[in-house]
Parts: sequence; structure tokens; C-alpha cells
Amino acid sequence: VVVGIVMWRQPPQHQEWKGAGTTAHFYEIILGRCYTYTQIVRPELGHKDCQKIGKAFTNAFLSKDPCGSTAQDYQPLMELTNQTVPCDKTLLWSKTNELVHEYAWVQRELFTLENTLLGYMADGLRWCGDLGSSEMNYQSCPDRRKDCSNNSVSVFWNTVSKRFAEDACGVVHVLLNGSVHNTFDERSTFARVEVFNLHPEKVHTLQAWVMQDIRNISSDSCSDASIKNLKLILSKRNITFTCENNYRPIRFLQCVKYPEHSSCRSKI
Ligand code: N1C
Repeated sequence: VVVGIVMWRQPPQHQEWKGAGTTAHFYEIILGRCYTYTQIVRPELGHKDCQKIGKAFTNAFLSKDPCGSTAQDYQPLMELTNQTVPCDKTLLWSKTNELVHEYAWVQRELFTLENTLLGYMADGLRWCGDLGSSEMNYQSCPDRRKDCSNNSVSVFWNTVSKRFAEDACGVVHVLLNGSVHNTFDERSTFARVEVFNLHPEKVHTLQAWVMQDIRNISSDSCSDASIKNLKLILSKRNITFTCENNYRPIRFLQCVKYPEHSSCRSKI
């Protein structure tokens, strides 16, 4: 009689955090997105080495404390993914995630960060590693508020958003949400990172499009106090600010979703 001794291998023990863990199949997703972007979306970037880019991405956070992430961790990844956005074609946003990407989908020449290689790869994903393991933590990752602000995902967006703003030139556009309490929210990436990293020597104007929810259109959002604050910050930085309420081309996109709404019913 052979008596087998079964030894159960324990799954790796990671630290427990308050946020959701790494997106399942993270590595395969970023690699696939890298190939889709460089081969199909922008074939002019077909020379980029997606294997190298994928490794640089995971090397930025594996075997590291996910609450001690730094811009330097992402530097090798940043160097492999540099990309030029034409002047006048940078489109920033805050609290308009869905609408801005609908607009960029139609206005193909405009670039949001998610229309560049690195933003395209990372959009909607979560990831973190662990100091005591070389694997990704699929169980939990630090929550920005409940655990730490310098977590691997937040530091990534801060780092890539900074470069995106630094690289911009000409007129920069921003799509803001006129139906939230703070249209220009000082805690947002747009306010904390992007506004302060636009180079006044290259960027002469920031043009804001402030869109309101079509179901409750209120008064002029451009005269909102938070927008006045944005205008002030930009004037100190020598960047001209212009603001337009309910920009018509984007209103038409909102009307696609609510065609029967009164503000959509007039003949064009
Ligand atoms: O904090 P926000 O918006 O003002 O950030 C948006 C701003 C854009 O102009 C982008 O260039 O900053 C850049 N950016 C992203 O592109 C991005 N994609 C996904 C910043 N954050 C991004 N994310 C995730 O959404 C990220 O996890 C971050 O915390 C949110 C930002 O949402 P927000 O407050 O609506």
C-alpha cells in the first residue's frame, strides 16, 4: 500500500489592501493592447518593441512596495513609449471620461492621453506588486484614499499625465463637466498635474469646453467660481484662457444618446 502525502502549496501571501487587485491577465492585456496600438491604430509606431515595453511596465512595480511607487520606477517605460502629438491636437479632460473619448473617437486627429500608446495600454486597468514577492497581487491593491496616494496606479497616471502636458504645444483643449460641484477640481489630475506642466513658451491658449448633462442644463458654467480659479491660475502662468459652454459638436454627441430631449429636437 502506497501512502501518499499530499502537500498543499499555499498561494503566495501578499499584503492585504483595501482596493481591488491587479486586473486578471494584466500582462497579456497590456501586451495585446501594445500590439493593437502599434500595428493597427498607429502603424507609424510599428517599430516599437512591445515585448520590451511590456517588461518595462511590469518591472516598474513588481517586487516593490506598492505604496512607495515613484516616477523613477516608470522612467524606463516612459523612454520606450515616447510619441509626438501634433500641436493644437492635445485634448485634456476632467470628470468627462466617457464623453471625451466619444468625441476623440469621432475627431480622429485629437489626442487624449488614452489615444497615445501608454494611455491606451493602461486605460481601465489596475495593477500592483508586493515587496515580498515577484508576482502581481491579484487579491488586492492599495486604495488611493484608504491606503496610500503614492500607489503604483496613481503614480503612473501622475507621471504620464505630466509628460503629456509637458509635450503639448499650440492651443490645448480641455473638456470639463459643468454638472458636477467642482467643474475645475483642485484635487484632479488635470488641476494638480496638467495645468502646472503646460509650457507657456509652447502653449499659448487653453480652451475649455464645459459640457452640462443634457438632462439638467443650468446656467452659464464658464462663470462658475472654480472656472474663475482656473482662469486666474493660467493668467499667472501667462497662458490665455478661453471658455465655451455646451460646445455644439459635443452637444450633438450627447443628443445621440438622448435624441428626444428638448434641446436636441430643433432642426439643425
Ligand atoms: O483626475 P482627472 O479626471 O482630472 O484626470 C484626467 C486628466 C486627463 O486630462 C488625462 O490626460 O488626467 C489624465 N488622466 C488620464 O488620462 C486617465 N485615464 C484614466 C488621468 N487619470 C486617468 N485615468 C484614471 O481616471 C485614473 O485612475 C484617475 O485617478 C482617474 C481620473 O479621473 P478624473 O477625476 O475624472
